Amino acid sequence: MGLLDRLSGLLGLKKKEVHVLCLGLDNSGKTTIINKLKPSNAQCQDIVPTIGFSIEKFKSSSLSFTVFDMSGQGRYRNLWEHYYKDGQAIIFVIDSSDKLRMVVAKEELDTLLNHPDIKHRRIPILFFANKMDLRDAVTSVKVSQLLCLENIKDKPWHICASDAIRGEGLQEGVDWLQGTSHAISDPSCEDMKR
Ligand SMILES: Nc1nc2c(ncn2[C@@H]2O[C@H](COP(=O)(O)OP(=O)(O)OP(=O)(O)O)[C@@H](O)[C@H]2O)c(=O)[nH]1
Ligand SMILES: [Mg+2]
Repeated sequence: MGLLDRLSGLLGLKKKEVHVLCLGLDNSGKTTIINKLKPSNAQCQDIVPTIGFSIEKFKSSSLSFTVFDMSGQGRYRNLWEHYYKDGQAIIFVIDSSDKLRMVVAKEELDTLLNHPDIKHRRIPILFFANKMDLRDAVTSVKVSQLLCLENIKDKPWHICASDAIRGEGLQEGVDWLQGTSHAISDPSCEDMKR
């Protein structure tokens, strides 16, 4: 850590950092969402399928988010679990128009929720019911039902309808994440870490 970093940290000027895992099936729009959350001059114009994972950063008004943008392709999904321990929040993205693979998304979510590094932690999960602009998209309420989100009782969660191409719905999600993440990045709040 540089001197300036340390100084701004001591003065309380540096934003607290939160480690976020961005998960979901391939083609759901994870990279497009994270890209849209970056300042416009840092956004990439050509989004390509993620290989393995990439580390990205974006800021909200009071927090700095470091995001592990994981590939959702089947052959890379076994990488996800290696990052669970260090994750402080999860963004789970669903392609709301991909009804055929909704059951696969649910299976991956259930596997995540039952993983020993996640199961007993009050880690916040933000769901984006993405691709709302597509004609075939189901509503976020329907996505929530198909994934049985009401069964998640021991973690704070929230679902937002989004259109990542136009950036709609993303700010609502980040505002929620910021609100819940303040508790996890605050060392005095032990409850959220368990
Ligand atoms: N219509 C529409 N297309 C979207 C939306 N979000 C993403 N896409 C498109 O969906 C495709 C996949 O987007 P990515 O962001 O690469 O998806 P990903 O989840 O990161 O995929 P992997 O890296 O393979 O796991 C791209 O062609 C995007 O332009 C959306 O809200 N609406
Ligand atoms: Mg990607």
